[in-house]
Amino acid sequence: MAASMSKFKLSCYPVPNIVFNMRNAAMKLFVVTFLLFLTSQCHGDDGLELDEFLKREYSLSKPYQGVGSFSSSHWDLMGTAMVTPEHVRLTPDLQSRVGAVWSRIPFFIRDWELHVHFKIHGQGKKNLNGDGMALWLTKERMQNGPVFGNMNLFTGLGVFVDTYPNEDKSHERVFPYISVMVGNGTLSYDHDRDGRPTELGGCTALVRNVNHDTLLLIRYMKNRLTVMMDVDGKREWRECLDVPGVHMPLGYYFGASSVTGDLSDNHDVISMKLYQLTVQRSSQEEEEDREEVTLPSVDYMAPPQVEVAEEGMGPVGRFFAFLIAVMGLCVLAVVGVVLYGRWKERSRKRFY
Ligand SMILES: [Ca+2]
Repeated sequence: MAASMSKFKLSCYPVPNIVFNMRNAAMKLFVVTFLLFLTSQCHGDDGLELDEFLKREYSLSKPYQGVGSFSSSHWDLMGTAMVTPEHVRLTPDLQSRVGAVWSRIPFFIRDWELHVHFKIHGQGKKNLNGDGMALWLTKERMQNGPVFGNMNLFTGLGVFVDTYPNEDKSHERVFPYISVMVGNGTLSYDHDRDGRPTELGGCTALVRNVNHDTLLLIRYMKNRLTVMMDVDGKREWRECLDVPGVHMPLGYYFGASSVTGDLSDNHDVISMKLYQLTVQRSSQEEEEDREEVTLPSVDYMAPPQVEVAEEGMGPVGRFFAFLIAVMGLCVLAVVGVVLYGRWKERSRKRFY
């Protein structure tokens, strides 16, 4: 158990599984309380009390019992994906393979953290390997398509570990590169541009052909999406992306997919562990959260001209203001003319 003093708040390794396997409830409570006390330094500085609990029905871990079978598993396999004692291999290091693993159970937890232990490795030299893998929380599941083996125009969250620079031949961006996208069913992932037009952000993550463990953390808490990585072999989370104002509906599915083309790699998922986060909310936050989200969205991705139009006066507003001013002047002119006429008449009467 690492009460690891990572420099990022809220970042610790979870309570180990063995604690959850304890028979004695009082003992379990004591150990969990003690561990939470230890880890409180990692997530205490914003005043939130954070509990972490592994949800087995949304987690994928050794020995992958029943994964892909019809009867006992919570997970489906697709394409070339296969289970070995060590990992779920999405694709082997061979050309033109597509594989995926998808949760069968719709996901209804509001605040959560997904820890993904994965391994990407192969014979190809740097940048002669591909294409990478993706992690999903989407409305759709078990689809085939061009986005790391999954469908385009997806609805939900996609986190991509892109190992091949399609656009970037000038090395402006160092690959492998993690990028994140929230799709609403109409946004298209541009594969030729490595998803740049729709990405929320990302970072370089040198995850390929390394000897140590490589892990990703995706956290969704109070509508804030955070992606961290532990890829340097230091057992420490480093921040990759942190975006507030992300709205995700409930009832979606977790998945992982991968694709190879002319270039290839082994893309292995070792584990996906889902932790429910217990977060305190103010009554105002509760109120805001009660509004049902039907489509994924991100606040700051709204077109900026809409915000300007709401705050100031848009072109239509300016036109109406001008019209009203002109009409006002006309009225004043008419009143002026009438008054002048009367005054003239009165002065004429005085003379006669
Ligand atoms: Ca790419």
